Amino acid sequence: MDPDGNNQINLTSNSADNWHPSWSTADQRIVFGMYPDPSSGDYNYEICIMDSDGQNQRNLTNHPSGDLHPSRSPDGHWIVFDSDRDFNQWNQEIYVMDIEGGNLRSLSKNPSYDSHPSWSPDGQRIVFDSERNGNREIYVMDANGKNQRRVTNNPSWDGDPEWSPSGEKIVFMSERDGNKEIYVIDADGKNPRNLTKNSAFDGSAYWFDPAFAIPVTLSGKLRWLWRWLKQER
Ligand SMILES: [Ca+2]
Ligand SMILES: [Ca+2]
Ligand SMILES: [Ca+2]
Ligand SMILES: [Ca+2]
Repeated sequence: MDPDGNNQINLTSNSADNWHPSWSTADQRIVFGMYPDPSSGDYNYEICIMDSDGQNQRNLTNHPSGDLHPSRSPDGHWIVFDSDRDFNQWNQEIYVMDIEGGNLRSLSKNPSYDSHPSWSPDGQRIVFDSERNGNREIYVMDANGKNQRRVTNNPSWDGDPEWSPSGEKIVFMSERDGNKEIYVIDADGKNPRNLTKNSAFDGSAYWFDPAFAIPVTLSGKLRWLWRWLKQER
């Protein structure tokens, strides 16, 4: 859709759920997740690519495990995602592959749950969440998987991170105040702040515009349309 919300077009007319699109100005193609209806009992999620008009849809992972949460590198050449390639849903791992689905390699290499990767705007780092220290926390690693370090340190659930456009801050979801809230924290772990502060579910935030720096909390279809806007910037 246009930034004002007009001209919305459905690009994926199929029976599966299609989530987490990631757009790059490098080639105008859109990477997205193809998730079967959970009630079907089919957990073979796949990561696909299509032209920005919805044409030429292609399955990039084509693997019987669950492949989720794609995020493109800023240069458009790489896709980071998570997968349970060993078919253990509690040992999700962060993987990177090239834009044609080749050169797959594991980045996280940790026996715990590692998920929700997002490539930093400068291409140098990847933020993700992990349960390697007993509860869900936010972590950052170099884009080659080295220097994995913890950003949050709180006994509650902290997950679903995304970068600010400057790469200086991370927006994430936390239950540390008793229910899901949207937090912002400096990339070095300083200054966590609760932005939402209400008793409802607040989550899945994406940074929209550096001039406003306002995370938005939308669900379903609108959520990923905002992500398009973020990636198109
Ligand atoms: Ca799969
Ligand atoms: Ca893991
Ligand atoms: Ca935590
Ligand atoms: Ca809340």
